[in-house]
Amino acid sequence: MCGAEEEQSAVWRALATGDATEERGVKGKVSLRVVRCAIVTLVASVSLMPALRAEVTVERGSSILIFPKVISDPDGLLTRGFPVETIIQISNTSNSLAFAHCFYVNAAPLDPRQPPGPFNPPQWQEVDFDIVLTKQQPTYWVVGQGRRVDPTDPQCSRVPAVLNCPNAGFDPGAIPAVPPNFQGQLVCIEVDAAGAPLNGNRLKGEATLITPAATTVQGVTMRLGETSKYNAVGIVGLNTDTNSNDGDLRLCLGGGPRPGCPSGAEYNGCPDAVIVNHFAERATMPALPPGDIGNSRVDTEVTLVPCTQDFENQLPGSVVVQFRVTNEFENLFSASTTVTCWSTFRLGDAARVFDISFLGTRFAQTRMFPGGPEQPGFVGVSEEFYNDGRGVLSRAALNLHVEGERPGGDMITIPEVAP
Ligand SMILES: [Ca+2]
Ligand SMILES: [Ca+2]
Repeated sequence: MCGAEEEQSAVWRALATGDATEERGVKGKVSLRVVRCAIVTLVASVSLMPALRAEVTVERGSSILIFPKVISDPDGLLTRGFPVETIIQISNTSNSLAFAHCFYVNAAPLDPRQPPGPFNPPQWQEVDFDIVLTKQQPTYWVVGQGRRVDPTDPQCSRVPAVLNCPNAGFDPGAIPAVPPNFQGQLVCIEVDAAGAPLNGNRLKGEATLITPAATTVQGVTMRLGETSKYNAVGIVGLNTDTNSNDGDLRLCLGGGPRPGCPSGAEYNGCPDAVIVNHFAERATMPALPPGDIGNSRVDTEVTLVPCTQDFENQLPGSVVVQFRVTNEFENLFSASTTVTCWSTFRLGDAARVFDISFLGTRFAQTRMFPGGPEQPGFVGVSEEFYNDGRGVLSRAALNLHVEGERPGGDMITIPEVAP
């Protein structure tokens, strides 16, 4: 580990050192089950359609947080050879206690060493846990390590200098470590002290994807500590003052009254269109020394999760994602792909239209929307990978733009909390 890298990754080391590895298999109120996301066929009655409300947010306190892209893969099996770890941050933005029930869903294939396929399907294994945050409390954990309740962790201080103090402060609760070679999503739902869903809009979150070890694959190097960061997608609970939430296990996102949602929406709906501004696949980076531009390359990876999810029952489902791509000359291209429960893909792998030879311009905008009104909405995040033409790869995550609201609404179904 050379000096410069050491300095660059000081934060990472502070998080990664200590007793962290012992936290695998942490004990706590953690349950495990296999889950599949569900599509609930929604019959939208036009006459009952409510006025359009606000959209999902990445900057306001919310009652549901979705972290679409969470990866803990020390071997790089799922990430083209480059190891990745994720740090989750969640804050209570209010002046009162906040509780949340969180779900990891592991979308890694059964055998992460083999490519996914019909004989190596995703695991869809779900792990849930609870967190408690005091007023205005931020917290964090490293996904591959989890976090245990340990008040004896060293406290941070300037004098004497104790700068390596992971997990200091109020622990939010016992957080399980994900298994190695994990990829998938994290969903945190605000609840009351008894575990019933609540529209408190107290939570915000961020995820940081970080490279835990310098790695070179086929002459391309990603440096230690290379990071990208995005904000969790927040779904705002409606009518916090009167609490429109009936507190049952079905969370109604947008839409009108329907089976399971007798009073209609309890939360904002998911967007009608998700918009990503991106480089064409295999496009070069313009802001480089002229000699490097020709060898540079940008790839865009998009991660999507359907808004309708069933953590209780096991109903397989998927959404057809339609792409409408506009290049710099406003030429229109279209394509589609299918997202089952959770999907991450390079644009160039999803459809050939994203290639620069098709688009003809360096930049493009893609609008993504569900294939039909009966299909669930979805949210996501994108990540750009820049090869600087000298063999150094870097990454940057981007929150996606959203537009409109799904008329039929979505539903998240959570399991009953064990007493
Ligand atoms: Ca602690
Ligand atoms: Ca409900």
